[in-house]
Amino acid sequence: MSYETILLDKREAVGVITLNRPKALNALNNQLMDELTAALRDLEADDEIGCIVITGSEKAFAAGADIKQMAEKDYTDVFMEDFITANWEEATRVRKPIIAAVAGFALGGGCELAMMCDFIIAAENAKFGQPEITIGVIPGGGGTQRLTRFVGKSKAMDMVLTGRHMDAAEALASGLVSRVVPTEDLLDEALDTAEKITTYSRPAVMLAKESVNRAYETTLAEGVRFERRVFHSLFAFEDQSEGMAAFIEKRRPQFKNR
Ligand code: CO8
Repeated sequence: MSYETILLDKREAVGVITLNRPKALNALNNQLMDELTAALRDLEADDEIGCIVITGSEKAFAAGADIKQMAEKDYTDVFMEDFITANWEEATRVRKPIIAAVAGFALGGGCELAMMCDFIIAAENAKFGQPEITIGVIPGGGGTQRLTRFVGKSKAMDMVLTGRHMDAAEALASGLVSRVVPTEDLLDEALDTAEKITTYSRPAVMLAKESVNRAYETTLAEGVRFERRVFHSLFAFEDQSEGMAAFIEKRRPQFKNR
């Protein structure tokens, strides 16, 4: 499949999706979200791929949902087409890890898309925000829920009610992003991180992701129980014997993803 609003690159075991509507600061329209969905499905199904990076340009990860496209819709449109849910949440369905590499603006749906990924690496020039209130609506892609879980109620309220931007340093201090790197190093840092993840046992990586995500969905006691069941299940994979034997024999493990 050829794409017009994104670029898809397979760099050995890492799939890199670059949002690519530069004239609109990568505003997320239906075509882009359809193409992003197709690319994520492609990477999820590709056995060669172990980790995914989603990135944008140096100026913008994505400046939000496409306001020009949204402005034409009325209630019947958004309700009947299930606007947002229909094709905007594929990132949350992918079982392989996804890293958001964010430079420039990550606003509205752009911030929400980054938060749907497993973790965010930010460039020093990154700016995060949920400015929907300034155009008469509220976040619709999970922003009020995920941002609150990341940064707590007080800061989430501040962001959602004022629409202000958060810079990279504040995003790091408040737990929205996992690290901040010089802007020119962003992609290399994200690729190195993704490559490192692909060297590990893929089932262990996928189950680690699923287990961390459980923390958001359940109580502590149930989450810990879930983790223990998953931990036990990993002893059914050959990679567990290999990983532990390699440690004892002081050699690199040869994981087979089985
Ligand atoms: N939609 C459509 N076009 C956009 C958007 C957008 N969100 N953002 C920027 N553009 C366009 C501008 O219209 C402009 O196009 P043109 O040259 O044709 O006028 C071009 O990109 C460049 O933008 P600016 O000239 O404004 O660039 P500046 O550097 O002056 O400003 C800003 C950059 C601050 C990012 C500014 O463009 C801005 O405020 N953009 C809108 C940000 C916003 O409000 N985003 C939230 C949108 S609502 C939303 O996201 C709902 C989420 C729904 C769920 C999604 C689930 C994933």
